[in-house]
Amino acid sequence: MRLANYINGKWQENIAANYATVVNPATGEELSQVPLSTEIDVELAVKAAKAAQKKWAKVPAPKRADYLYEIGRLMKQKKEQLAQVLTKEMGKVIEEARGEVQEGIDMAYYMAGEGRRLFGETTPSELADKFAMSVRSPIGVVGLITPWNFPVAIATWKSFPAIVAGNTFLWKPATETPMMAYEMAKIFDEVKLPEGVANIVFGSGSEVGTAMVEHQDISVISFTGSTETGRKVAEAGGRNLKKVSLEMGGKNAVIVMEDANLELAVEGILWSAFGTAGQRCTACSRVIVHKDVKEDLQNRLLEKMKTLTIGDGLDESVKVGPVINQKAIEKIHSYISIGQEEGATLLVGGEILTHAPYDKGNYYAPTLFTDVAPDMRIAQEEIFGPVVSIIEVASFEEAIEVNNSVIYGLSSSIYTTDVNRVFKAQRDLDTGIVYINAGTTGAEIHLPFGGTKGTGNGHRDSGVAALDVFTEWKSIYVDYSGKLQRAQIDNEI
Ligand code: UN1
Repeated sequence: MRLANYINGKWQENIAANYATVVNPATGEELSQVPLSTEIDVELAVKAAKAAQKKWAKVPAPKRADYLYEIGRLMKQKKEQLAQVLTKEMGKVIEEARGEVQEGIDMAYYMAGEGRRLFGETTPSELADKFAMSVRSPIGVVGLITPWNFPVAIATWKSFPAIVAGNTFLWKPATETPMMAYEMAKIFDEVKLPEGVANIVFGSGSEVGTAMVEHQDISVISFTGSTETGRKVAEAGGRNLKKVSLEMGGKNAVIVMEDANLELAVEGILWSAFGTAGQRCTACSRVIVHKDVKEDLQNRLLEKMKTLTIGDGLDESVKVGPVINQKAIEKIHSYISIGQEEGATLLVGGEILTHAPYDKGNYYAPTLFTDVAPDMRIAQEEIFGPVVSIIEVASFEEAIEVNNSVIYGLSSSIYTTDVNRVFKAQRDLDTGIVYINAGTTGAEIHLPFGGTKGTGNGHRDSGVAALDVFTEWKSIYVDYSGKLQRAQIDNEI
């Protein structure tokens, strides 16, 4: 199947007629051909988005929201089919794929609700007979750049608030996972979203992404991906005076204190570390454990890891699917020797699975390192695979310090039964998301999603906070005194 760009409500072949092959990471099977578009395709899409935007902004927000209700309804109707496509192109296990589609459905309904809120503020004026208010206004054409690990959910976190706020968008999905975007385009088409509101251009970051961040008619770039690329986006965005919202890496930890319920902690660690084969930016890749329970926790983890069945995510009994491609395999594997050279002990895993039935896909064995020091590279750098480092600490204070010692700040978690520690931890863990007695993954769509430090640049996806990215405040003063009133001058008491 050959995918086409979706521009101005029509399917359009990319001008250069250039394509790459999309492959199922579980089987190596060729799935589709993704367009490798160029600047010219971006130009066409931005033109369409710009032409549509003024009209779209005038559609009352509750009516814009009606399209989102319809989109949510269709996504729900097609949930199983979408989940199958998602597992095939991305590799995550089918149960998680269903969960991701559900995240998109939830976002549709949640943002549709915003159509009847989009709250502004009224404020007293300092002058008599004068009315002051501020309203959220649309920004214009927005650019969305999304990653392969959550090809549908993250796109909905960005596109749905953009739509309800009255913007039009150009979305560049990851070239590894274009089929979910194609499915979403079909849904946009089916609900008859007005032409030019939603535009999708497939292609590489260096071609399409660069053309987007450099384009003068795109006012906002919302990006999720690697820190390396995010930095480039921020630089170009800064030069072009765009609002740039970045959501990048993580090096998330689960802290396990000596008073924790260990059984619960083990379940939380397994789910957040090896779910999605560790390819979530929220994935747990460090376990910071109190020395009194280290042995016990380690043994329980090793025991439970034996139950992790690895394979094609379409098989309902599989718990860990493949990783996205060979490049990812190589990166993950390179950290094994890095860890060993630094003096960490490899407890289990550390191997690329090449024997049947794994020989056709990209499979990596769930891996556990112990005796890891907080400053080792395996404890500092994002590996983005099923690799966990166990770090021993002697106190609660040390655990917090180690958690905060990385450049990233997305998600953190602590298992403890001490209520004082719970409240101290939620205050002192320096990440954008904190879990108490739960793993590091599983953020819900109606709360802000994002991180501090090297994870982001102060913006948030999802939740009502997403509206801050896709709207601008407009302050409106209505003077009904019928005379000249001068602020700051005529307001003395
Ligand atoms: C991501 O990994 O980029 O909180 C997003 C979670 C999911 C989203 C992860 N709801 O794990």
